[in-house]
Amino acid sequence: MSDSLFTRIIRREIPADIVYEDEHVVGFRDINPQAPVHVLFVPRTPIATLNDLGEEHAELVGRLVLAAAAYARREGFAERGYRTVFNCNEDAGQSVFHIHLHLLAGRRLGWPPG
Ligand code: DGP
Repeated sequence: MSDSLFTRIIRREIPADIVYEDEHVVGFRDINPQAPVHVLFVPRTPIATLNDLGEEHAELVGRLVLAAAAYARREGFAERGYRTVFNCNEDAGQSVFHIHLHLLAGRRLGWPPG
């Protein structure tokens, strides 16, 4: 299978505004932001959808959430608040099949989401 778009971003083959990196996770700004802050947190290991997760990925998924929370603290909006979202497959509108945690912040976010 060919490399996912996000794998190519992680490898710097496609430009992106990378704002967070650790051993397991890379965060970069969404190309089509839905809020003043919209960052995607992506595991370096490509996994297509949440349906492909196994027990062996439990720590990795936790690392995505920890990375988003660390970024929110670092950027100073953790107390004000933010939203994290994983979209899975068609009904949720998933368009890139390499799991990613959306972090949205910087405005009041409506609920329920559309
Ligand atoms: P999802 O719908 O959950 O699969 O979200 C995929 C997101 O990826 C979507 O909000 C737009 C973003 N995206 C798509 N292509 C690119 C790209 O080439 N660069 C960046 N930075 N973001 C992208």
